[in-house]
Amino acid sequence: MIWNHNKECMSRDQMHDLQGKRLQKLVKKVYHSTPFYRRKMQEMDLTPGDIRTIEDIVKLPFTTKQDLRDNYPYGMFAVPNSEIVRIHASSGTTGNPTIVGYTRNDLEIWQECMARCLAAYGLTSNDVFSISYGYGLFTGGLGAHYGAEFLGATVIPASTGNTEKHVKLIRDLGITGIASTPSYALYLAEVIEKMGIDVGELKLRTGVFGAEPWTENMRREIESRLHINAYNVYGLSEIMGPGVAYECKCKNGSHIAEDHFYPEIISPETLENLPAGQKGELVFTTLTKEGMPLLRYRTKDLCSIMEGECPCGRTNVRISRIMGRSDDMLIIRGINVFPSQVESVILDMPEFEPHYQLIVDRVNNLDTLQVLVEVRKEYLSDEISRMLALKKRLADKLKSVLTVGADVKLVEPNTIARSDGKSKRVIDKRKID
Ligand code: DLL
Repeated sequence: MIWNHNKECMSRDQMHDLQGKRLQKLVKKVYHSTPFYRRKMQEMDLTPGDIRTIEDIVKLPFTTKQDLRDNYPYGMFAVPNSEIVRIHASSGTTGNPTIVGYTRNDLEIWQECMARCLAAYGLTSNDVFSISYGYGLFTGGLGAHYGAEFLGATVIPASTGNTEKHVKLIRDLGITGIASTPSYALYLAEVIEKMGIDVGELKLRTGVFGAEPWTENMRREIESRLHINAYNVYGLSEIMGPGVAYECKCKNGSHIAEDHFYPEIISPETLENLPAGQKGELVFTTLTKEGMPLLRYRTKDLCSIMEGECPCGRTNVRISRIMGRSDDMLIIRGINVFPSQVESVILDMPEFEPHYQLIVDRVNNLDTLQVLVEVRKEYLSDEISRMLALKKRLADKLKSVLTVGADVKLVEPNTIARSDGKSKRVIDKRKID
């Protein structure tokens, strides 16, 4: 079903027109209410009057995660805090998280975009829908939750953890749809099998999966093990959260909610715009956001804009699957982790050498993170209890900074292999390419 025919199936000319008008208004707004953008535009000798059509967007400055960090916490907000009704956050590269503020209107647009997405998968008010994204500062839980309520489905805020209890709910409540990371879906299939439950007897039929990269192979495996249709949903906190782009029944690329988020693909090296079909970095401008509008935000996600019309009838452009990142961000169990966050924790503790390694793997369909770190000679001890206490202290600090648990392994100085004097920081053994 198409939730908002008017906005999802507009002619391309009408869409460009709408985007142009919204961009003009947005640029005026940020120029007058966000000192960061006024300064940037002044440096480029730009005034809001220079932006007349959507094609003029290329004149505007880019925004990066670093800019958000530099303006932490509220510097990018374009409205007074009295108009902000919700805050979410995602991991920063080091230290400060990225803070995102939403006005009431922003939240309404978000739930509408999520409802568009769920409707595109065939979900309706007759569905019993469980949300197994984390609830909290992460946008997955609440984002999917309000979208599903707006659609009218019966929503089960299952969140993550306690999978056996979740399986019982799936069976007893006749849950028909589920939103989670794709790796959690595979783990769920495993728990269902272990519990001796026949998946054929469950009513599950639709899965809404995102927050981490996945492949067509994973789709096939999830679909055959859970007996469902598995669809991709894409999004990021800085822009909104889940629902920025979503697949339709064709399962061939994700349609962007283009009336709200204007996409560009740039070369991460030259920063020039690339034509449809070419892989590059995805950039978004939030055309309607009030709380924290962003101009040309560099997502660092690599993908391409797909050409041609989609048989589903939607005219909004599609992006391919995310094919990687142009930075070193890892996504572990749906949580964004930067190696530099681990580094800053380690450098803060005098017991450690600045040599560490992150080993990421996928065991029984769940991501694992091991952190190897060299202990300075003077802190090495034969007393096991001392070493265990040090290991626990590091593990606790990592958990509080990363929010994802890490298995810490303390090693002696000079044991982590170096090349050119540097240790290889990340070994990712997962096969998701
Ligand atoms: O992951 C929002 C979200 C929640 C999307 C639930 C979908 C479902 P962040 O924590 O800010 O927000 O992480 C955003 O996750 O830049 C991508 O690198 C990655 N990502 C999100 N969805 C997908 C997807 C949420 N479908 C970052 N495929 C993004 C591949 C994805 N990568």
